[in-house]
Amino acid sequence: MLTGYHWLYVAAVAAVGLASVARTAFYYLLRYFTDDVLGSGTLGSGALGSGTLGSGALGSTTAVSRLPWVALGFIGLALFQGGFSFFSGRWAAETAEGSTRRLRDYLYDHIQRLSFAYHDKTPTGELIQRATSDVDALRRFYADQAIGAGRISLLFLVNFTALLTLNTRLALISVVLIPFVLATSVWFFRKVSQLYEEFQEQEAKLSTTLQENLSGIRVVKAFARQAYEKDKFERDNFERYRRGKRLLIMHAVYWPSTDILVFAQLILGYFVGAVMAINGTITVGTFLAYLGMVSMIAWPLRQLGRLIVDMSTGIVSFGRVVAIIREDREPLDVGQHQPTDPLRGEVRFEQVCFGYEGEGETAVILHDISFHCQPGQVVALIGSTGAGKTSLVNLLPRFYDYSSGSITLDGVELRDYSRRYLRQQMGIVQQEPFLFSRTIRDNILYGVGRSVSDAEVEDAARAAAIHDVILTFPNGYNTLVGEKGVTLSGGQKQRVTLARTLLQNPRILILDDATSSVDMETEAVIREALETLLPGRTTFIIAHRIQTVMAADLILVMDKGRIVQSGAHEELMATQGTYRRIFNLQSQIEDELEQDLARVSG
Ligand code: DCP
Ligand code: MG
Repeated sequence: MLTGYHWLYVAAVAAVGLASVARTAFYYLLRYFTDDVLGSGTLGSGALGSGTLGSGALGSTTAVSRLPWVALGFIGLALFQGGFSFFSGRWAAETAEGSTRRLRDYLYDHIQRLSFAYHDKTPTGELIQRATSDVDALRRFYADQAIGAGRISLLFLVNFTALLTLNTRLALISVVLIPFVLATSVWFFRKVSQLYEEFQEQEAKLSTTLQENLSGIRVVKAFARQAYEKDKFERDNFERYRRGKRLLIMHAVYWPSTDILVFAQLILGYFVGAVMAINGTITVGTFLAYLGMVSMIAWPLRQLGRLIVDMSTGIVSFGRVVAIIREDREPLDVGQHQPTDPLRGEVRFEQVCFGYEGEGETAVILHDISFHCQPGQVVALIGSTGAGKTSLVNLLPRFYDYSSGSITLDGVELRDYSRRYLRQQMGIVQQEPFLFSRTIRDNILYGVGRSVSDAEVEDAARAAAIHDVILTFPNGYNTLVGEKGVTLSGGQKQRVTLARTLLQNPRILILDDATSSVDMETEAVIREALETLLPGRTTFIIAHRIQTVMAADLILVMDKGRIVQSGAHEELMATQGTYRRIFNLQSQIEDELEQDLARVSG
């Protein structure tokens, strides 16, 4: 994860190390100042009492002349320490910001390359949570916690070594309780990891609820379910509060429990040190230096414990991010067959079975689908909702892979083509139109990789019977769609997505209920335009209106995942069956409508 930032990070740790060396040297200088400068001067015995003081051999004049040097030494060390602390902080921040920026980019790219099946089963809120809050926890980990832990460990090592050279016995006494501090920290680390993981899970659930409620706000309002949704949100939110509180309490308990240990340790050290100084085993300068250094060991250790506990958040978040990264991407470019000629568009299904992967066993959605269509033919699919029409056409661009049977395109098994190739060759108008919050022109241009003239964009829009509508908008093709611009009607949206797909000029065109929200008159206009566009390309049309499918070369009537009837309109009308029933029903309804209209206007 730190690739490219390794050395900067090492530099940050090294700088922090140098800063802590300077800090320790400060206490050495203090000892020198007390014992060799102060101790030798006239101040000596009077000001600082008895003991080993005043035993220096040097005269007062030399002592005074050394003062500026000592002062310079203190200033120098302070600058040194400050400078390296600054660089260490800066480099650590750069590493943390830089590497998490890259992680975010990578994660976004990765998420959009995961399979349809993965996105079917993963709530959007969960992904948003992991790509934002968890990545941010990782950033803190690198910026503060990891560098802090490095700094503290170094401080400890440097100071402990310095202490050892000062006085071995004293050094050992000042760390006897440290293992207990560490053990407590590790225990808390485990606890906090677990609590934090539960907290993040709940927070992800909350984002999912929020995200879903906002996307479904119209449904909520239409069903007047605000109170229900509010309760649901409050329940989730309360659970988050409960888990957050438990986490904070854990932190709160941690501080005093380690504080007691650290205080006991300090007092023990001070006490032994004082006794030794009084007995004359060590000098007062040594004792003063010791006081400084021992606090440089004890307080950082307390911090270290805290950092270890905080690191649990980074580590848990790391796991949550890695779980996404581990998911296999949908291989876009894998496929042995590299077609050189343009695609003709002959499609053959043979006993194709398919089911969506879910928890446990997969239910079969498509049973034994077999049909054949020549290049350039129009295949229409009609049937009740949930019959599997969308599932069937989604197999063609390999959004999902069939489990058995065979689908061939121009005589080559579909699995042998790369997904990228198939998706470039096929244009699909999805059942649920989706437009980005960009201009209408950008939306129509979305699928084409080449540069396109305005005339082409307008032609596509005309074919989708949306050109005239766009011109009525204040900024025409440059009108923004969505939140900050015009809100399009369902049928207008469908027609813009249709224009988008037509502009792509695909060899195989798939229209999944592409005109369901369009009135009959407009649909007739689109049908006419399509007729001039369709020749030469194989087209799959899913529709509920008989008029839309009547002209197709092959009509597949589907029910419960099976093809129950197939053939051209005349053939199907000649046999007793579902198709004729649907036809009669629809004509009857239309006749009644017309009569009603005639009665009203007459
Ligand atoms: N299904 C599923 N997982 C998905 C999509 C669909 O389990 N990701 C199920 C729901 C249906 C069945 O598959 O029971 C067939 O769904 P289709 O979307 O293929 O159905 P249609 O397109 O025929 O229905 P409609 O006319 O309503 O669009
Ligand atoms: Mg469908």
